[in-house]
Amino acid sequence: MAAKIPANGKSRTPASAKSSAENNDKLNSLEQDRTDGAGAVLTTNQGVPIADNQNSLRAGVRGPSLLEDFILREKITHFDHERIPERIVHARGEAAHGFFQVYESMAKYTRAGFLQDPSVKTPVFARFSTVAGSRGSADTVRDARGFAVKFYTQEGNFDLVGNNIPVFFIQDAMKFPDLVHAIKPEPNNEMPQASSAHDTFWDFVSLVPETTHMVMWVMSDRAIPRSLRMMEGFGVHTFRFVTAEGVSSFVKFHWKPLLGVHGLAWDEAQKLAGKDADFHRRDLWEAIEAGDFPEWELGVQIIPEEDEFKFGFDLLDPTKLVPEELVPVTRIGKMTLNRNPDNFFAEVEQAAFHPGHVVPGIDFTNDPLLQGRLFSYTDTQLIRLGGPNFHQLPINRAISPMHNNQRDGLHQQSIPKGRVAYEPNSIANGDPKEAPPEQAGYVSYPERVDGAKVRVRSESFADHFSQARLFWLSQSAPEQDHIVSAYQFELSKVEVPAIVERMLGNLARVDETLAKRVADHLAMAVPALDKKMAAEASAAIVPSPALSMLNAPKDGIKTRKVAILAADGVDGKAIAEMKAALQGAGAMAKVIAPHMGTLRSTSGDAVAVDHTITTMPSIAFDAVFVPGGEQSIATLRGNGDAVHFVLEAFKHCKAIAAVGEGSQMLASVGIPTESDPGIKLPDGIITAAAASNAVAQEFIKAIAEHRFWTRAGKDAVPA
Ligand code: HDE
Repeated sequence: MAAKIPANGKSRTPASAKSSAENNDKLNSLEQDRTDGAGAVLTTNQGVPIADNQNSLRAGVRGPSLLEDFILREKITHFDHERIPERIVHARGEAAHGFFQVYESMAKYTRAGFLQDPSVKTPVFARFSTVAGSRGSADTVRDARGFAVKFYTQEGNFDLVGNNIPVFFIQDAMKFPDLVHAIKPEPNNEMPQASSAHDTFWDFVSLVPETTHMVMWVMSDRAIPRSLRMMEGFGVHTFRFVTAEGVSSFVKFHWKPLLGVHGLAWDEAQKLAGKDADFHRRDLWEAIEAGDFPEWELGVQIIPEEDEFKFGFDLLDPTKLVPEELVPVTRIGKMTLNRNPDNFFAEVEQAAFHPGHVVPGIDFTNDPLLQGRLFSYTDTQLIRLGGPNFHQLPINRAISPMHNNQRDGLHQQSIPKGRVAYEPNSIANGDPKEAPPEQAGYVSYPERVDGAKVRVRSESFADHFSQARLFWLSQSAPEQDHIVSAYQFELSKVEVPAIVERMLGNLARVDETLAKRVADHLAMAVPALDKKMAAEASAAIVPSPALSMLNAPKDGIKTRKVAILAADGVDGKAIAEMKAALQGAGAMAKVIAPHMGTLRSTSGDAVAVDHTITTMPSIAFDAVFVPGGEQSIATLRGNGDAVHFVLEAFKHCKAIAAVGEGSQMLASVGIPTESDPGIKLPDGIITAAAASNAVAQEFIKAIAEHRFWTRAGKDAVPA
């Protein structure tokens, strides 16, 4: 490529010199596509005003409709073509706009413009998704979550298309269609929807042991997040950073949520899938509408080129992670999501992410899964978005100038001027010209590549069990319990015994205890391992505390939802005080009652009701407060939905506080309270004779803990 200075003498200003205001202006230039019909007249697509949008044109009042009714024909035709193919994977998703700011220049590691100047706000669009389900499937199913971020930088779009799990099922793109066919609903009857608990998935993974590590993550609470705002994200593959001087290092990307990392209870996740299939979508939308903008810090693990072979695994193997204890995660910037889309289809559905959208300073490695992805994402958009011009859709457009000699194709939106659509040319002064590297032209890292053309898997990818073992042994006891229950649940649904047996064999290679616990539940035996395998499966490991969700910070209750369970005759003062304390700590408190409208309080004041007990079950909340008031508690004790509300919150290990007669509500459903002599209250249960600031503070502390997974008596409560 010849490096040329543009004849017109203009050079591109380095991104670091651009102000965030300018970035925002560029983004605003995309806003011209946002339209609404405020104050407008209804027209056809040709701009013809429509006089009657109620009736089709017909021959006689009761006669047949006429073919010449261009208004009806246009309307119906457009409607008939409203649907486009949903994404083959990650079909169910939601997204938001926001911005990213780097904390300090990363010039030492990368020339990427958006990672240089802390004053520059780079616009982003982040989409979260489940993997297996269709577009209309439920949010809270057990699945990995996609975590895709499009950075609209001054040097073009950079897409970080990751997941909330740091490793992937398979090592080579060649196996991706097989994996997806196995996890999707079975082809004969299209069941089950959005679930891995069926024969074909377990058949495949039991036969492909490299899946063992990721499957274990999917069986953990990571796969049933409490909120999209409370999950980590990972780039998964090893990428490269490259400096302006051409020096490269390996990099692993992480997203760290500032609200902590939390999961649901499995029973809760299943019920939410029915009672609020949009649970995660709603949660993200409402938080942003309320001004509680979710934030993640971008973390990087940087590995110098010369350390490539220093680990006991291959950095190119996407089934392996680099433990944070070996290479710390440095937090280099922050993403804030602060604006919901205006139109789901135009923005979320038409967003086209691609791991191959990189900017100068970021490059690929030879990870064979990443290499396959580099082909797949453009290819899929060609069918999904109907042609090669999907980059012109407003949501996909770069904010940096875009000029080249690509022309025509379906849905061309621009009108390129002039005679020239080739390069080199003399007629148009040689424009548009190549940008030499010093003007941020993209130069691939000149990695040396040398080898025979072969279809083989590198020996360095051969170990499939030790990191699964690392993950398992780094979990706390309740997290291990949840993993065991998930395997028990899923494998109980598998009908072919040989598949389960094979799976137990794979689990035994991770850890005998794990395999035995799962096997006992299934009334099966753990297959015997040979000596070498048995030795590997009992090898000592150094745990990685960062892999346990329970070790993530639990330092606040911002944006948590607390239900205040009440009926007529409630202690209004207790509600007001608790509400103030919770809201002061950043939580949301909602009064839930048997009916809408207002409640009469003991003091005679009216208490506004936010939701009824039947429309907002306890699974929609993080914690429950039961205030006193004799009449209120008498009503609630006689109301099966209210009783279920409290019991369910207890079963799901949530913080529950009750004051005054509220304690009787707990006592009547068998939950020990402060009035039971000599009994230790279960973890996360707070009861007191009267409301006080001390009780509120204790409750806030308990909510911050998220869940009390080891709570005594939880399993005795019916689901
Ligand atoms: Fe994807 N993946 N993927 N994937 N993926 C798609 O692209 C594919 C993989 C991920 O919000 C598709 O536009 C192949 C790993 C996310 O729009 C498709 C392979 C990771 C999203 C595709 C992988 C991901 C997708 C479907 C193996 C985590 C949603 C629609 C070689 C690092 C992006 C589309 C969004 C979407 C192919 C593996 C994450 C078909 C071939 C590993 C978050 O192109």
